[in-house]
Amino acid sequence: MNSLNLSKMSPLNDPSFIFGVATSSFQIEGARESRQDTIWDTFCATKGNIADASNGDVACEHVKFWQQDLEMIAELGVDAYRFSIAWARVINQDGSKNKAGLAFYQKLLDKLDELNIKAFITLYHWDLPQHLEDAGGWLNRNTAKAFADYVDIVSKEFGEQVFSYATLNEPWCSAYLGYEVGIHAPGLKGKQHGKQAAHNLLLAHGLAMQVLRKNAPSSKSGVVLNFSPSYAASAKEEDIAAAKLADEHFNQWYLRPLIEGRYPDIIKCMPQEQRPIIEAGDMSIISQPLDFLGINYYSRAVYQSCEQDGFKVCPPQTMNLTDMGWEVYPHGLLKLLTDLNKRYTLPDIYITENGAAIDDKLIDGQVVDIERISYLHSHLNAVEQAMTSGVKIKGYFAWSLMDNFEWAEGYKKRFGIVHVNYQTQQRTLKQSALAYRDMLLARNK
Ligand code: IFM
Repeated sequence: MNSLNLSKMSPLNDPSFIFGVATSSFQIEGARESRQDTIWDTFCATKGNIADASNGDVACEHVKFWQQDLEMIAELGVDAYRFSIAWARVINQDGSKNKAGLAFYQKLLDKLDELNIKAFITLYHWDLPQHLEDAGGWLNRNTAKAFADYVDIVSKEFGEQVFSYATLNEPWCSAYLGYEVGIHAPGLKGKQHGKQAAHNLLLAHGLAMQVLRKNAPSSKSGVVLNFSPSYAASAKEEDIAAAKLADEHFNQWYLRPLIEGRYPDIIKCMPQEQRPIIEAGDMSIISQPLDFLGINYYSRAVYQSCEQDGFKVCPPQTMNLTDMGWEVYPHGLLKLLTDLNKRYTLPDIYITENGAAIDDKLIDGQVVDIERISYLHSHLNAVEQAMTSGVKIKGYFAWSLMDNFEWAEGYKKRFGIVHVNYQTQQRTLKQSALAYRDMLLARNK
């Protein structure tokens, strides 16, 4: 497969449907010298944490090449660009504004306006300022308050020039990977941490929503969650129960409090030390009405029963894997969307991330990434089917605009539809970018 097509009748061809590309600050910006340290700088500095021993000091040098990057985005014909603001670039340690940092994002916003591209801003994509971590990070509820103060400054500064604000990106990753299993920054381990970090993140989201409503009432405000829909490894009752338990811990734990103001019932069976401390009023702060829910989807997870934790993840039983070792499973996206739509009263949905890491090769100026095109094609089909069955999906963002720092995997895993040569910073549109562009240019608009 080397092209992407939308049928004339497809709901994805509706002129109001938004297509975009996505990135995040730490993964692309570089220019470490002009911001404060973050937990990822510290994490990268410890040997063994990052597969290729790299860091985000230089990355894609987006702070230097932002203009050409935005022009490249415009060439793709997208409606929107999803990027994150680095908290550590816009706020100094004493809480005052970093004027140069704010000016950088202001230039981005102005250029996006000029190019007629909507700005989808993520306010927290994992790069917590290190000094806040030194005070306990997401295990300290004061971090939620500090986040709201930061959001107040940013949303007063940029206001409604921003089409959409997402408070958090993937709080499960911040809380579980960062504070419970320790494979992401800040690298803490312990079952007693994960749910507490998650609670403080959700609280930060709720407080920030209140600020956004005040400072940018007509921008769309919401949050982005990642989901790996849970499947049972067999039809055995215990495996079905294991998959359900994992789903409650990893998926519903984040969505239910946002929509219904309460955690899944499994909270009652958890050991006391693993439960979060919930203060009076927290759940109503967390469950502020959302304009949208961003959903990031890459793959499913298959579980079997296990004595120790009740569930354990099974390695994929297929050769159809991306370079991350993640199963290509588009049907999981359709099932996720239709299941969530049945279970909850959902706000508008954006697919805020979807894409594949492929072991791409740049040969004679070309990257022929047929597998990525096929991945995008099958997942766009799933989105289309979900819309046809009644899920209110308003947009889709390919992850990622360009190859970048893939966290604990460093620069070895390439998710971009644009290839980056990290020696020269040369960007090259892969076949997938050309296919995405051609699909977008052929729309009904
Ligand atoms: O690169 C990440 C991104 O930062 C968050 N969502 C998943 C992507 C791929 O792992």
